[in-house]
Amino acid sequence: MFFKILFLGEGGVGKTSLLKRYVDGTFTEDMKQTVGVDFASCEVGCDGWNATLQIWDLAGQMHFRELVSYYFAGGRAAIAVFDITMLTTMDALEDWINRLFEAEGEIPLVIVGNKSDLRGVLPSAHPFISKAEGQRFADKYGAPFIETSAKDGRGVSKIFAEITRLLSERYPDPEDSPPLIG
Ligand code: G3D
Ligand code: MG
Repeated sequence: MFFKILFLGEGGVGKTSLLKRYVDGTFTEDMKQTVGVDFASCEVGCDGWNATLQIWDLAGQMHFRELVSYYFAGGRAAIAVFDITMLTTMDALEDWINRLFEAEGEIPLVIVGNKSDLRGVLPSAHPFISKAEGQRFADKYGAPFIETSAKDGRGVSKIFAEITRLLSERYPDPEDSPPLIG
């Protein structure tokens, strides 16, 4: 089975870094903002259920409606990322999710609070989105919440384990393989 998976979230939250960390296990400090759309494919499995994920990684800023619907089209699950050090990225994620659900229906979702390594590094006066707040946000969508750091790798494999689990629940039978688009 083959599934298109979408990264969602504001520019700078760490989408490209999470994908890079998962796919080749590295982290690059001076990441150029992604231009256009990048893809990565990987094989996943759980309990004898196997699939290929084609993971789509969105450019930094994608404002044009037509492009967003092209990006969303045929997406079977989404990884919705905010930055735990920037409250505005959580508010913006709500818009992203609403637009996705309007376009594709309520596809399985994993909510990710990235940059957890910055807890304890940034000054204590700096506002952070707590785990409880992240969990409350995810609960609105009945989605799992995972805190990650693309920098030290914490939680990253869990994102893809959860996506795999959600897809295997929704598409248990290989015969039910969804069409690529539509
Ligand atoms: P995006 O693809 O969502 O736009 P990027 O985000 O992956 O390009 O990351 C944006 C910036 O955040 C990058 O820094 C990157 O190094 C940093 N970053 C990503 N994930 C983490 C993380 O988990 N922890 C920390 N500390 N930083 C992270 P620059 O400086 O290149 O803008
Ligand atoms: Mg990027």
